[in-house]
Amino acid sequence: MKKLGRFVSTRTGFFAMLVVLFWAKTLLAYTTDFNLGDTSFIEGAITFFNPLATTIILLSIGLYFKRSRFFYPVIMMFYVANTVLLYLNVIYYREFTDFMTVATMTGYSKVNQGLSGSSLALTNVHDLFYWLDIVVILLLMLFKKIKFDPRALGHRLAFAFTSIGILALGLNIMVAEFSRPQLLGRTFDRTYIVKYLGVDTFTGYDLLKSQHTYSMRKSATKSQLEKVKKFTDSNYAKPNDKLYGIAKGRNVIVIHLESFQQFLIDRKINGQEVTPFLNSLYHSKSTYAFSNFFHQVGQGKTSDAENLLETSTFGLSQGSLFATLGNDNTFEAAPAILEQRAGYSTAVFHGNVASFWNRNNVYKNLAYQYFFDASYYDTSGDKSTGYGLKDKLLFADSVKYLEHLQQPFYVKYITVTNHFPYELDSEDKDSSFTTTNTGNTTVDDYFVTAHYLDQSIKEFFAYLKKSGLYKKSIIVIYGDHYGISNSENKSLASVLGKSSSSWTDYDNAMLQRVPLMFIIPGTNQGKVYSTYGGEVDVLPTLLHLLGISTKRYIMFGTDLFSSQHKQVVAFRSRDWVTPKYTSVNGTIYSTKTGKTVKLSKKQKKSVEAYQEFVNKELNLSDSLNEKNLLRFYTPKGFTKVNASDYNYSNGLAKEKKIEKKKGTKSTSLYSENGNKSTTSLYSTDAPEINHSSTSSNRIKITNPDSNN
Ligand code: GP9
Ligand code: MN
Repeated sequence: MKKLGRFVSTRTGFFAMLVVLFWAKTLLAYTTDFNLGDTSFIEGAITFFNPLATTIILLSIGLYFKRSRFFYPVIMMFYVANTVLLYLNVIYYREFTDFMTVATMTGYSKVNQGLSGSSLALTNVHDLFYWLDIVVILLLMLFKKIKFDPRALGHRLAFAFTSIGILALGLNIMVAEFSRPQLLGRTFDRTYIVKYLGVDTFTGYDLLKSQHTYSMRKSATKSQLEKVKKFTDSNYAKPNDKLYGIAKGRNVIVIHLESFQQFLIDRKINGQEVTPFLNSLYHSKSTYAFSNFFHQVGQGKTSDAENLLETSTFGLSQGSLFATLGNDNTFEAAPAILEQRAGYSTAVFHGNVASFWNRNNVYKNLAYQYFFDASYYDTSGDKSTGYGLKDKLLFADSVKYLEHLQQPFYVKYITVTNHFPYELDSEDKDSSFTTTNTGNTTVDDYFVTAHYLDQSIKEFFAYLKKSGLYKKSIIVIYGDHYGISNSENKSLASVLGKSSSSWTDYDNAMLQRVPLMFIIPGTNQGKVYSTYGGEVDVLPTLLHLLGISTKRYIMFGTDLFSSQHKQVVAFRSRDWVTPKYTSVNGTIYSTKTGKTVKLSKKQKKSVEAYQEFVNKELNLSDSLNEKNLLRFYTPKGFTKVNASDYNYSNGLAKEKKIEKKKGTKSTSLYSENGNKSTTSLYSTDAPEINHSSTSSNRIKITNPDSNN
């Protein structure tokens, strides 16, 4: 004890003590207050050590001060400031299940106004431990149990400590990036950044990013907006008279098929269809399907797809728009338009944690009224895989929320089971389906989870029919992006009846096709359209089917059914596809044959014009989003979305309250059904449904490695 007392009475000892104490406090927060998800051994080790680096760096600044009347106050100031940051995050996390961004702290964020008066109610008994050490240290200093050490360390030694900290930070980032590629580049979830790099590094990184965003936005002007508007106006495609309004007033049910590519449609393996139900939909007379529809996502993958579909603008060239700009951007998105123009209620059903892709914040700016995330479902034990609740359970367990929504509604189901690494418990596997034997487990397993997804859609459709929702709805089904990455396409070649030896970039580009189907029960003009289009085109197409004009909005896509639709599909990489030519990395292929083409002078001109169009489209979309230009534009009749109007807790209670208030005027399925639930109409063969949950009802995030 004495020895220890003597040690902490030296400057190095005092410094070491503070480092260890702060480390312990951070671990306290990690284990009791934050939910960083399940961890593998490696992840656990990274999390355990990650508070050290930044703590050493910060506190070592004190070591540069020679006089003890500066050394002690400075080092304590950093210590207290870091504790404040940690503690604010603890409190904030209790309220929002998220970490504080710089924008939130400075009050710049529109989504979360930061901590409110009620935050005090969020304190806990064990919070004492975040502060107790400071009081004890000060007292020990006061009573000379810790003595001031007059001997300064010397700049060399101080610098050595700082260097150790910086080295440790570098190592931390390296190991983190290795275990979680593109952790910082994609920033898909703040929780992951804290889990791997700690609160300080997260805050520092966020500060850099917000500075960048801030400077981009500051210089923005209205005339830049006008430039964008001029471009989108000049591309506007007028609706197709035959189809305009054919789904007017109907519920809209959007089903996001995770990682689902077009080649799965009508695909047979060992004589068996992989997705028999989706195939039957694809060929149905009430389905308006597309065979040359491409995804257009970048690094933001699912979130980019969501943005493309619901705002008709592109994601960013780097990172995810949802994650980087979603907290503050002005959106004029599908939920807001439908609510304001046609009185729709709006909801998302998704079995992953709300913070993933920053959805908990972005959805408020999109004007989603309800977000039923993992916390609304029992995701325990075998009920979920890497990215959350299994699809069959998502559809089944959402009925209790869906039936209380006022109609018409616009709802989105984001599935997850068909996600890399395509894992499925054996009890969920259909024993009568045998998959490929390519030797590439990703490819082989992909067909198994796609088959499972097909079955879950089939069960959901059976419920829609039984409950009567089917006839009153338009169902939009789309694949968000590739599931098999380019590096694995060669293993896929034989399954597609091609040879891996002659595989080209063109083949990779063609595989970026994903399904798009509009199912409008009761109509019979449906067919498979061969029009070329991309995800950015969905919103104007859908709005026109609902009889809602789009001319007033800034949208980069155009109605796929319109005769004026330009069939130029821009990829985020600036490659592109038209019915005639495909451009990949500057090489031009014939879209029909896949052969490279020698261009005549005239052809060269038209190819250059396509490239110019694609560049312009992407540049203007980026400028719109990066500079937040929509804040300068309010379309006719549009009320700006106020994120603080939205809150996603107690969703069901809110639905019921509205039902009660509307009384006999309530249009929810539940009310229409004589105030009886329709959950009993749902039948699923999901084996998990009868298991009682044993472990805690927390989402199991088991190292869901990204596959790009
Ligand atoms: C996570 C899910 C997957 O919630 O949407 O996102 P992805 O990895 O496909 O972008
Ligand atoms: Mn996805």
